[in-house]
Amino acid sequence: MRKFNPHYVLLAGLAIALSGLVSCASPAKKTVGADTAKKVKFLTEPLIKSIYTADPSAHVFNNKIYIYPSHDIDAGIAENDNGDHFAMRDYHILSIDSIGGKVTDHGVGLDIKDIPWAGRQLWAPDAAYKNGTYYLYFPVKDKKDIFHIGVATSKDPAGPFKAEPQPIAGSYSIDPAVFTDTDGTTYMYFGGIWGGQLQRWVNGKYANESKTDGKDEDAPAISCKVVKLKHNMKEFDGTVKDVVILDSLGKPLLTKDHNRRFFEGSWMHKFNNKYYFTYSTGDTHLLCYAIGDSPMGPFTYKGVFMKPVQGWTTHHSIIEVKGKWHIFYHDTELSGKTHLRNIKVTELVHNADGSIKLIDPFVK
Ligand code: FUB
Repeated sequence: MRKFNPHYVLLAGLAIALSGLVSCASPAKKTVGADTAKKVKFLTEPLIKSIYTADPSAHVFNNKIYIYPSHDIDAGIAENDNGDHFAMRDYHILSIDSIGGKVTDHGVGLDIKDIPWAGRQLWAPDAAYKNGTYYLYFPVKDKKDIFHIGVATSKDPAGPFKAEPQPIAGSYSIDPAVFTDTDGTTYMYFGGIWGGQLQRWVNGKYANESKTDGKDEDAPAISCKVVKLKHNMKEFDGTVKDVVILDSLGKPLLTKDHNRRFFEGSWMHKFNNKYYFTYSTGDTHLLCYAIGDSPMGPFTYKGVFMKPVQGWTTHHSIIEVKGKWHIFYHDTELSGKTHLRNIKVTELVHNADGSIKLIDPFVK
């Protein structure tokens, strides 16, 4: 993730200009944050307004929907290209009984001060359940300022969670998304380029950025990573593999393809026996999907399923609740500031041909 990009300014300007034009016909306008100072109408309301939240990973546990978001704070750190202003220090776990229901804030589920190896920046988490234990997966920079992924456990999905003393061996970068297939095998997808440091890792080793990938615009794009988890849910099982995304001709997406290539914020869901790998394109602010026949891929790029939200980052999760699919996502409706986000939810529709209906986060 990164703070500023001229592509976005253009895109956001266009989106807001369009929203402004269309909203002339709509009396239900709403003033948004100071960084836009324009009037647009959002598709949905923030789920919680008492704290800033982002990167919502939602799961149904015990017939309740639990949401594991980042907890955004204003730490007074100036914006920069490494994302230092995203200086989060704990997680609040939220739950709702049903979509549209009252949100319960269960308080702090994990604090950075209780993670022995952590340095700073507790970013987008995910959670999973196996054999009576809940697992919270979290990316945080270690004391050398390198992102790794840790795991914490609890007997209660609402926490509190207790962190393992070390990061997961072999883990790196950000944005863990954990998916358990119908055969019981669990996979972790992870990674994010730029501020997420994925470009600094070559063959599982950290290298100085000047010597690593991501600069040759004609080369295949850097891939998200996927690895199986052992039954103990605390260790990688086997080697970390690339999540390969191919175009309709079977060719890998290229670095220069900013509208389609993976950037960060991956998720996996299974629908009609197909595996849907979904992700953010980062600097072009799109949520895209690619479909495959195996959780390890390869996946074929299929398209955009959500247009840019207000705010630089776009991050989501997709779950089925009582036969209907929903996307949890965030924008910056409450603050108008990149690093102070708020989570939301709306329905996600699979069309009869398996494609996903395009979601516009603004009402025209
Ligand atoms: O919240 C910090 C970072 O912003 C996440 O890790 C990214 O996915 C982006 O949403």
